Amino acid sequence: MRFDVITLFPELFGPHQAHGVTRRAFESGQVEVRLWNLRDFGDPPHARVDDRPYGGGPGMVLLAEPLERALAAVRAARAEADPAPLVNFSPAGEPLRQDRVEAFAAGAGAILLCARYEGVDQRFIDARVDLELSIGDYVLSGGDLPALVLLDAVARLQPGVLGDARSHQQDSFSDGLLDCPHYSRPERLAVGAGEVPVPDVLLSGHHAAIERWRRDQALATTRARRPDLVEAARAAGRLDAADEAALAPKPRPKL
Ligand code: 4FV
Repeated sequence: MRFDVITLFPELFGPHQAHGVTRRAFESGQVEVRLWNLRDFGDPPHARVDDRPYGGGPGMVLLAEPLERALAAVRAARAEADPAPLVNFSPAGEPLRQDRVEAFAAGAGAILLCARYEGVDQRFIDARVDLELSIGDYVLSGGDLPALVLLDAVARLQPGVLGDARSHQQDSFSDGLLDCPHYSRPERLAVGAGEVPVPDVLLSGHHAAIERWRRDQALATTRARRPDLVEAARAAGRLDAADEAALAPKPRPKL
């Protein structure tokens, strides 16, 4: 798959592709990232890409015409029969979720627009942008970090990138639930004056019991922190009788 990134800071993307477990996805070409500097399409004579907002007010707005030129160059380079979607990152976008990441991970890629300043001339968005995504209800200085977030989430799902494919099958949100807790050495951890052991079941070698415990923990954590996800999993039929038993409020012990 191929992602073309339209950005004013292409230098932000190199380090991400050279480090961490996702490096394999980029080095192997499974995820190809082409960087386009919007400045190269700026209005002459000073390669201007932004200007003051009509109607006054603070900040600057990314101009539509340089973006049109950049997009035309990207589309010409991709030369696709089935044009890839143009994605803009904005707080007004659809919240990015794992199901959307999995859809991108199974697709041909996209064109990622990394806005800066107050944002993009709305006429360009209305005419050209196929999808707006948000990575959270806060304001960033640009769309570059959201683009990196998407590239990272997609790259780690590529075959062979995570040592063990089960890793992402047992991920948070893999089943719409939050993840279970994880433990590793030492078996008994010194904490303050005491010691905290690893839960016995994890040392039992009893795989079915371990799997059930992890599922119950994921359900309990999700119910406590994201009850909306439990409702969504229930509505999608992803909870079975054992799950519902684990979610059922425990009868209070008679005093
Ligand atoms: C953002 C977000 C975000 C807004 C104006 C870029 C900035 C600036 N994008 N999720 N939250 N974008 O804050 O996706 O141009």
